[in-house]
This record gives sequence, structure tokens and C-alpha cells, in this order.
Amino acid sequence: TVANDGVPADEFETDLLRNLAHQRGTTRQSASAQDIYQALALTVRDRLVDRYVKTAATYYETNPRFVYYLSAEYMLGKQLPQNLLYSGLQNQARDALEKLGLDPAELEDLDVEPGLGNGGLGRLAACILDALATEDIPAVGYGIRYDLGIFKQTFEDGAQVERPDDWTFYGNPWEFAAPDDQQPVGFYGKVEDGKWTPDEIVLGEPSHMLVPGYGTQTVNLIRLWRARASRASFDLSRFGEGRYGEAVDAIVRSENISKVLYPDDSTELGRELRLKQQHFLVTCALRDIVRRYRLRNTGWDTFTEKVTVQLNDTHPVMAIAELMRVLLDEEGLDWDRAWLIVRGTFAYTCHTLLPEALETWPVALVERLLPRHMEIIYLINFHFLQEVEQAYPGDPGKLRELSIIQEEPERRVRMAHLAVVGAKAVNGVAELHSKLLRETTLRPFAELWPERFHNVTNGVSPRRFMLIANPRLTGLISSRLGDHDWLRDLDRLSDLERAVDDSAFRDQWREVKRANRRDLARYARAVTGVALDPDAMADVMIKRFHEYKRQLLRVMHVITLIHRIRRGETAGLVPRSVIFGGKAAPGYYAAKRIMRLANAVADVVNGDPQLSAYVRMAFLPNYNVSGAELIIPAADLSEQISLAGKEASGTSNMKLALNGALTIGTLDGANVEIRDRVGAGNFFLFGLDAGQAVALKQAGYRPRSWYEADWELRETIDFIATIDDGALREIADDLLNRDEYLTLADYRAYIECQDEVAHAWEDRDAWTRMSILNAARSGFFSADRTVRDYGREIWHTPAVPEV
Ligand code: DL6
Repeated sequence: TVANDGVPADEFETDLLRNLAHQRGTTRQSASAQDIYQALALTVRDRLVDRYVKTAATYYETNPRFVYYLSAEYMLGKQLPQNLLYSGLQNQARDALEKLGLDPAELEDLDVEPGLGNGGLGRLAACILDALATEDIPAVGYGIRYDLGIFKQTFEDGAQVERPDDWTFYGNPWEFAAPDDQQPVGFYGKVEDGKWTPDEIVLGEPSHMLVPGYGTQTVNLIRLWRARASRASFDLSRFGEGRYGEAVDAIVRSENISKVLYPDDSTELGRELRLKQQHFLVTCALRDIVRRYRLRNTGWDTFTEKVTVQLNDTHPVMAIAELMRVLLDEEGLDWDRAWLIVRGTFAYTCHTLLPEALETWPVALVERLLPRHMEIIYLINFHFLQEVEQAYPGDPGKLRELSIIQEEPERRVRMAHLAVVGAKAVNGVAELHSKLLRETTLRPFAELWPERFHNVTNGVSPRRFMLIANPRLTGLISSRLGDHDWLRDLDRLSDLERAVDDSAFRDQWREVKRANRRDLARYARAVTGVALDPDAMADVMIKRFHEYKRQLLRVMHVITLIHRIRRGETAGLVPRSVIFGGKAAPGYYAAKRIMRLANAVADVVNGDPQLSAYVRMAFLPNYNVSGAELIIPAADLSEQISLAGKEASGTSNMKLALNGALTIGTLDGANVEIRDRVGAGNFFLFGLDAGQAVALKQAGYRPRSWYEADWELRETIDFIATIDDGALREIADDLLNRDEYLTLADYRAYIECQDEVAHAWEDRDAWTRMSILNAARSGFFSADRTVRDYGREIWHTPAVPEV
């Protein structure tokens, strides 16, 4: 169904063989699979470069306004399938490879996913870059080229084990390194007369990868920075003395900055190195942005006309202080002018509601590492607090609440406050999230500057999560809609509503789901040994492990089923494949404990034929973008069961609905908008809403009384306390004594809702109707729409299609 770019297969073959010779220095006869893979990638990349050159020329000619997206995380997913599709070379490449006797699938296995992110925030960044290019919006993404991406997860005795992800071990054919374009980044040192002399200089070396748009000629860039030590860093004399470790000390210290992605996506680790990473990213990015601006512009008057910078969460927020420093200290602007430029440049996206996830840095650390930035932050705060004093005269409480500096119990810089003060716009990532940000987490700011607050509901790439992940469903939809242009205009999915009454179409839809479940079962068997039944309902929960997301509640339902089956209460049960995927931060003990429980329960159900007739359970290790591409197309039920008021948005909920899974969920994050759109009758809602959850806590929540009042819940918790010889008893104790996320309060509603799900599944044809309607009504959740919303509300960036 995909257009090709008119390149004959033999031309592709010639180019491939030429790259094999010229770039890999080998021949068809002696080439390794890795050689062929690299040559293939380079051949595809060459075509995209040709397009990039034209895009760059268009941008140069028209000197447009650019969006610069700053993010510490990107989960890009495999590049080969995407670039083959976007360049329209899929068929030629397949033909050429077949002619050469090579297996395209085997080569695709060698394509490594750059895991430069932790979860939703990083994948969102990748979807946004994809949509920016697809919408022809001039944009560059900036990030860190971590040597080691998100750890590789395996399980040993049911416990998560983390191994390093050396993703560029064999090189990365998709990137262009530019060692001649290094930027110096300073750390430590002293400030005299407002001038900073750093003690340590690290070099930022950029490399870029191409970000093609789909169905357009536009190719944008993502520029990733790695830390390099300066040339003088190697200590030759120490090496000569045999002190090899010390000889490379300085090099290691510098290069550690981009060594590893911090595998924690919720709480700040208090690590100096992490702050160094953040400063490193923003310094390099801003230097590059200014360099690019100066290619076609002079002076600072037009800077905010040509540049808008989106800060993806607080990680890059030091950019506000850094741009001030550049303007004041390097460019000689006065404070007011510099501040006007800074305030006109940045916009900030917040991705959380959890207060503990809002980054703060000890003042003492910032003072030591970035002394000039700390001075500037104090000055920003001084001016800001004057404004607060004017708005709320004689109200020290307001000053304390709003200040960028937290005083107690330790003086710390509140990065979210700096972000709101220094940005022209602040946005949440779903309607409910933006509302709760205004009413709770950032309330005093929303009262002061209501006009600064926006909502931009997240979205996902239909290319990645339909075209690439689910070619079967994509093919079926395209045949119904008459073309595949809906992949660029996802609202067109609404035309599928008419197909709901077509029984042949429903049969085909079911057949696609079944084939996808078969693929998933094959994979699950290979990696876990668990034999899933492709006819059972695929009931999936895929996301980072966090207590607030309540994977524990999911496991509690399975335990309830165990008891019911053992008692012979099987009426109304339907066979399910319960599938988990997700990683936990290595230091997040409570989340890892829940993983161990999930694996222990999986062993119980999979090992007992009486149970596995109804439930089988597979915890698929190392969940990543490729894992998502396999699981999501097969899913029938999407578990979105966080405690209401905790999940900012969620994006797996969107991907799953788009692929025809029905949601069982709470009124949290973007679930609310999904339900509004797909219709209450096509969504399984349960549980407390955000207001009720807060009220229950305020009224003095006593989980034990819920335990005492519900015998089935009691049985479930007692089971947790005794499974695995009691090693997981802590989970039960914690539930009974604390239950921070109100699991017990939502238990009964969840179990009843799961009973409804089972009942609905029994009428497979009615379920298929609901499934089709979920997909047909999910067009809103395209990242293209997200990018258009940002464009309209915040960026004001016109599209620049190639001329
Ligand atoms: O906005 C993308 C994604 C949301 O969908 C999730 O709800 C949210 O948890 C996630 N946030 C993070 C980092 N949290 N912090 N800070 O990954 O963002």
C-alpha cells in the first residue's frame, strides 16, 4: 500500500553493493550479516539525505520560524522499518535483498532500537518529532547521546535484573557525527564582576539523525550530544609511570556526562552528574540554536520571531538561566532586554502531578557546579518576587509559596517554578492533567498568570503504532477507506463507523486480531516459555512500574480468579492471556516487589492446568518500543487503572484504543478524553474519580476496614501474604497499613468491572463492534493533532512545505 519513490530495484541493489564496498570495504561474498545490514541502512539513509538537503535549502531560503524541542529523553524505536517506509523504498529493498539471497527479517533484527528514554515522556518526544516533520514544521530536536540507553531487563527468580544497553556496540549507521563542531561547556569555577571562569571544560560533540515526515518531502533533524574530554586530558606522564587508571581520570570524568541515561522517571536522584547532564544538554543546544539563527539573521531583535524552544519537562529548564547568561555576559544586553527575549523564547511542558517528581536541586550544589547560573536564578527570583509583592502586598506566605527557592528543610532551586516564571506558556498533557495542574500542583502560578496556562493533549504517531506495528489492520483499514492517506489525517478513521454494520468487515477485523495474537503468542513462548492461547482475550498492561499505576490491582484480580476457579466458580469466566510489560527504576524497591509478585502469580496460574484453562500470564521482559509494536496490535483489553488524579496523560491508552483494544480504566489522565470520544458504552469505567480519591484520603482512609468488609478481598490479600513462603508479605502489610494509592478502595469496583468485561467478551461480535468503534473514534489522539495544537496555542509556527 505504500508509495515508492520510483527507484527501480536494480538501482537499489547497485547502491547497496556500492555501499558494501565503499563504506564497509567488503564484498558480497565475504560480507557478514552486520556488513549487509549497515550497507542497507546507509543506502536508505542516502535517499533520506537527498531529501534532507532539499528541506534544508527550503528552510535556508525562507528563513522560517523554528521549533526547537529540548528533551533529555527520546525513545525513537527502530529506524530501519521506519526509514524504509517513509522513503518509500520498502519494496525495492525487499526485491534487492531477495535477489541477493538475503532475508530482510534477519537484517531487521540487527537494527538496534536507541533506548534513550525511560517511558512515556521519551516516547512522546519521538512522536512529536515525527509529527513535526509530517506537518512540515521546521524543527530540530535536541538531546543527549547516551552511550548506554535504558537498561536491558531480564528476570531471575522473578526479580528484575538490569544489564547495560550498549546500543552502539556495532556502530549506528543512522547518525552523522560532527566532531569538528564541538561546543565547550563549563562547570565549577568562580564568578568575578558577573563574569564566570569555569574550572572544568567539557566538549559537547554533536551527531544528528534524520527525522523524515510521512507522505511529505520534509526531513528534519534530531541532534544528540555526547561529552568528550579536551585533547589535553590524557596524562601521558602518569601513563608512563604505569598509573594507567589515573592517566585517564580526567577523560573518564568528562565523558561520564553522557555515559548513561538515568533510569528513574519519577523522582530526582540528587546526583551531581544528572545536573551536569542537564546543563550540558542546554548549553550545547542553545549554542547550536544561536548559531543556526545567525545563519540568516543578525542582532537580537528578531530572535523570538525566529525561535521558539519547547522544554520537555523540567530536565532542560536550566536553559532559562543559560540563555540569560549568554545574553548578559557574552552579548552584553541589559537585564530587561535579555529577560524579554528569554520570556519570549521558552515554553514548558509539565508531565506529572506527583509533587515528588517535580525536580529541585540543592542551592549549594548549583552554587558549586554553576555559580553564575545560581546568581542569575537569584536575580530572576528577586525580580519575580517583586511582581508577587505587587500582586499580593504584605503576604509573606505567597512569597514563600511561589519563590523559585525553597527554604525548608533545605534550600533548593525549584525547577518547575523557574520554568513557569521564565516561559511564555506552560502546558499539561491531557485536559484533566492541565486542570489539576491549575488547581493543585501549580495553582498559585495559575492564579497569578492564568493566561500562561494551556492544555495540549498528548498524541501518538499513527505511522509507528499503526503502519509499522500493525500492517494487517492498516491494510484492512486502507482497503476500506480506499487509500492510506488516513495515516496523515487520522480523523478520517471516523469513516470506519459505517463499516461497523458490515459483518464481513467485522470478520476480517477479528481475523486480524487473531493473527496478531498468534504472533504475540509465538514471541511470548520464545522469550518466557509460556504458551498463550491465541483465542483467549489478550488483556494487557504495558507501562513503567509505578505504585500509582497500580499493576498491583491487576495482579489482585488474577488472584481473585485463582480462588474462584479453585472453588469451581467458573460460570462467567472467559479465557484470558494476562500480559505485562514494563520496567521499574532499579532503586524503586516497592515497584520491584510488585514485579516479583506478578511473576510468582504467573508461575501459579501457568503451572496449574485447572487455572491455565482460564488464565495464563506472561510478563514479557525488556518492554520497549519494539515490544509495544508487538503487543499493542494483539491487545483486546487495555488496562489503564491508575488511581485517578495521578497519571498525567498516559499514551499506551491511546495506542491501544487506536488498535481496537477496549479500555478498562479509571477517570484519570487522557482516559477521560478517550471515553468521551469512543463513547461510555465502549469503555469499561470503574473506580473513584480524582475528587473522590482526595476526599477519601482527607476523611482518614483506613484500608484495613475495606479488608475487613470484603471476604474476597481478604482472601486475595492473605494469598499475597503467604505466596512465595511469605517473602512478599510486605506487600500485604503495606496495603493494610498504608495503601497510598487506594488499591483496596477500588478493588471491588475493579473486580465487578472485570466481570462485565468477561460478559462482554462472550458476545464476540458485539465486542468487535466496540473494537472497531474504538479505532474509528481515536483519530483525535494522533500526534499530528498534538503538534497542530502546540502550533496554534504556543508555537505559532507556520508549515513550510518544500517548494
Ligand atoms: O506526557 C507523556 C507521559 C504521560 O503520558 C505520563 O502520564 C507521564 O507519567 C509521563 N511522565 C514521565 C516523567 N514524569 N515526570 N516527571 O514520564 O509523561
